[in-house]
Amino acid sequence: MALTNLTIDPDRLLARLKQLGEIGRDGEGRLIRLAASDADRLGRDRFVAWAKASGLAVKVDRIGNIFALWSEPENAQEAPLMLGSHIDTVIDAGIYDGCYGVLAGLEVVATLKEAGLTPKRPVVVAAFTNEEGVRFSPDMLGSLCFAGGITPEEALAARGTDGKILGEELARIGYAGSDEVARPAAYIELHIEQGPVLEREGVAIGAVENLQGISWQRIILDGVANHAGTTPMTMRHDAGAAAASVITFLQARARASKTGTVATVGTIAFEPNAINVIPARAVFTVDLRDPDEASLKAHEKALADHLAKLEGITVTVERLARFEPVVFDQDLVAEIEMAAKARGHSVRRMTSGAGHDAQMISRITPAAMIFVPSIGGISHNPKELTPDADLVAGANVLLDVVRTLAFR
Ligand code: HGY
Ligand code: MN
Ligand code: MN
Ligand code: MN
Repeated sequence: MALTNLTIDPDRLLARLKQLGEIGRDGEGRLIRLAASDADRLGRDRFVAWAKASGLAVKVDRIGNIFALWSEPENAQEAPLMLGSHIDTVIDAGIYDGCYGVLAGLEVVATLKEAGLTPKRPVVVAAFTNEEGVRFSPDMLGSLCFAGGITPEEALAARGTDGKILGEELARIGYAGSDEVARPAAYIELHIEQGPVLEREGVAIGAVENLQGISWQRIILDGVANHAGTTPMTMRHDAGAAAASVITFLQARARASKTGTVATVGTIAFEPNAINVIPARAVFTVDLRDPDEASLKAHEKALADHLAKLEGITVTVERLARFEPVVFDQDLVAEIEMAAKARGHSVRRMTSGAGHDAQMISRITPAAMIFVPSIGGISHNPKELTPDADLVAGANVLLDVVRTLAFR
């Protein structure tokens, strides 16, 4: 086989994406594979089966991170090249977020093995635990732990939104491992953009050079329940109205931002949650992101100041996650650009709005990401979609970058 025009097997990759995308659907057909859930176990088992079918050694570490390893006697002592992403999902998810990077990584390794090539270093495909952070905080927990940003003990003690403990859940689903995987020589993550830029500009490949900072907080506002009909407006301690003022405040600040700040209150609950009772309590989460660390800090301080001014309301703030902006390895970004151009694809450098495992792994080794377009910029939504041709193009660019980094 002429190795210059080696390409992945598009049918196998696309079929696997669809197959994995059917694992974990609830009674309403929504895709939900929250970290360490039964659905997650089924997805993990499927990934492990495909990895083993390609003759890869499968390792699981203490946090349930799965590593599908291609290692040969002549290269085993070298630091591996790591590909990967995650296969846990949000609630009512699309089928590409995370899964595309993991399955394309597996596809690249299978293609290279089937071509009879032997890399100068091991190649490992990772599926990190709890990237989405919907059930357990912080998000990117598995890759954060692998990168040494949190101890295994702290990570395993994480309590889910359902009160369950991550360590116990991983043991329950059979993914509480003990394997260790060497620090990679480099990390490349292929991912859908989950935003509108590539599609809007008609560009096929994104060479991601940086990733914005993320601040997650849970805020609990305590007021006083009272009668909705008899309590004068001047005598209320309305936790619901206070929460609404926070949401409006954050929206105004983010919309006025010069650095591209985004602010989201994605979850909110009132207690006692009755139509004619002034809310005694409001519990909600704040997701603040900004490519500029000083700006992100300023927004966090402004939020704290706003909370401090809420009269007659008791404020409790829980820190759920805090990650600084990350700049990826410029040499790897250049490799991605060259590989895209060599295949005749349009390519542009860009920032990632979403958090990714690469943000964590870049703490311990040079890392970079490859994006492909998301139709309508939609993600974290069952309408998430990327044209098959773009999915295949991204996987072939990943194949070429792997050949450059891991082969003579
Ligand atoms: O929220 C994020 O950006 C990531 O998908 N957990
Ligand atoms: Mn993702
Ligand atoms: Mn996601
Ligand atoms: Mn993500």
